[in-house]
Amino acid sequence: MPLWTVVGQGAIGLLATARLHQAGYPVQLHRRSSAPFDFIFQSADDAFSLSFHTPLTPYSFILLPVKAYAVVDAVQQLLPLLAENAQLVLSHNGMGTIEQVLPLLKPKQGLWFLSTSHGAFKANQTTVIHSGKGQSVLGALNQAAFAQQQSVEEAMQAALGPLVVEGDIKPSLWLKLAVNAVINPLTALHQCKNGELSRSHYTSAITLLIEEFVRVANAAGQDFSVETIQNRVKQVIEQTAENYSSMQQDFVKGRRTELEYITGFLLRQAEQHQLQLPAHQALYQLLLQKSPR
Ligand code: KPL
Repeated sequence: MPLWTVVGQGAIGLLATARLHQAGYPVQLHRRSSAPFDFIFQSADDAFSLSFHTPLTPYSFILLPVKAYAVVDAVQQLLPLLAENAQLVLSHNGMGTIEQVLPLLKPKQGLWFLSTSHGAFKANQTTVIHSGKGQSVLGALNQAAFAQQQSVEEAMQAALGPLVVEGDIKPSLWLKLAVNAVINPLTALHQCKNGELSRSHYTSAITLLIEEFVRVANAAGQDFSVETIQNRVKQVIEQTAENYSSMQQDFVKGRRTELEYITGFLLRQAEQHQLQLPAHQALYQLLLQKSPR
């Protein structure tokens, strides 16, 4: 089994690391600090601890589950450490990084995107809890990815499966974008759990956001109906009713949010297609004004 390198120490990255280890993969962590790092993994049916030291280079198989705004910097730092035919898997909320990363890679370096609904959180700096079993969608983004297709798919199945492999991952990314562009900014602004959004008080705001989303998605070549998006948003609100969205949590803790890669991405797409999105624009402005940065 090939050696995988997971970048960062976020909850999803540590979840994937623990599950790769459980499946028998050699796995190491790339962190900013070179100090040894131990963490404890807990799930409904398992608990164990793992220790990490200085990672071995060059890296051939890399999972990069870092926030959208940190992706390009992280890739730039990794470039000198990557094997000539390295395979890099991005995983985050929002859109807009793929176009930034593709031109940075060498011809034989493969790029992938994995979108996951697994839930994990860090109870403290060194304990990660697998809080909700989800699933993932994986897609290759360039020709070089196909050279190592089987290895990447098998490992991602172990790390964050059950896995669906899509020939074109863009529709899945747009669908996830719809969910994030409605739930995340509203819950951040109103400081509420996802489930609060099912109250009738939010119905007209959500409908407007969805109608605007569908207009821009259609203009960008994504064939969604208002009904499809409405059903999906409703389903996620119900399934994650007790959760605070990632943007709500970032916002309340004064951390940078993924707004620029969720609502910001949508607004930039709208501009390209000469569309106005007043409801998204208003949410964006309100959150920018209230954001720490
Ligand atoms: O992806 C999410 C997030 O919080 O970022 C959702 C699906 C909204 C779940 O909370």
